[in-house]
Amino acid sequence: MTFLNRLTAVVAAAAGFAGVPLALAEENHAEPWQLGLQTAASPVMESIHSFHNALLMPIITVITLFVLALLIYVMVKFNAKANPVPSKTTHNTMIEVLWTVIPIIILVVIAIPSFRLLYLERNIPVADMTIKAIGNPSWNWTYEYPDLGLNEDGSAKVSFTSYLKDEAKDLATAKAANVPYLLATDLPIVVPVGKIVKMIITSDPDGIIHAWTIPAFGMKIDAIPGRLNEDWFQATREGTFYGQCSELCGKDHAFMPIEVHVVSQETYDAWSKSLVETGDPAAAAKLLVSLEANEKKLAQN
Ligand SMILES: [Cu+2]
Repeated sequence: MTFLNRLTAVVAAAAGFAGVPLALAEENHAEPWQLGLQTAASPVMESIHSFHNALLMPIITVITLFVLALLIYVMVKFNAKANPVPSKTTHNTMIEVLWTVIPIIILVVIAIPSFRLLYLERNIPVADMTIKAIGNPSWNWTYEYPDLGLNEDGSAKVSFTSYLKDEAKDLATAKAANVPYLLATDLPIVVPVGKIVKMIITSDPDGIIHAWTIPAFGMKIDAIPGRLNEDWFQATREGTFYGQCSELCGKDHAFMPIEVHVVSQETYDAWSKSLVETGDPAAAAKLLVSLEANEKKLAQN
């Protein structure tokens, strides 16, 4: 992260204090020294941003300043020098009612939009496509695309396991390869932009609990053996989005990244067609790299 980006992040966080929406750099992963949330790329994350920036931050700021003012007032007015004979008052009914009722009102004001947001997150709309993510005990993720065809036994034809990208294992080589440290994978999952994607998240039946997350989509959900958890996202812009296992699961917890490529419908169609026809996820991933490079060139011209 350059100094300028860092400065932008600090200014954006300060703006967040003032209740102004954050405008961080368009990098879809956490940055060293980052303050504030990642830039939103889904309707749910946009709602989380406005809940955090427009409601929670102003309330927290006012409460913090109010408590600070009370502390300073007490320290100045009632220290031993200024007030040698202390008051022996133990009760004040009015104050006790106020400091009970006012916090309740504040919590209700927070709870109503909070439940609305929770409903938006948990109420999965009719999905355009489904992806199943399975957390493996060997610290990686297997993905299935059931919409791309099923075998006779009902299992998905298209399925691949996504590992930490080799060169990302070391900070220096990750920098050289221009991939974010410990976030890049060898086989990313691919989705079309603007489509509602239902994620079915689970863990290997003999495995351990992991959690699948993409912060820019406002998604974080546990992968539990023997249970199917559901969540959804609708990516609002193209790009590469990163997340990490978010449930402490064992020695390689920090080495099971999640990478999602949001691409145009045409690129998705070409990628999925290659995957179905060749059955080779590595070849499809290579094709994806060239398709994305072409799209970038077209966008620049
Ligand atoms: Cu983990």
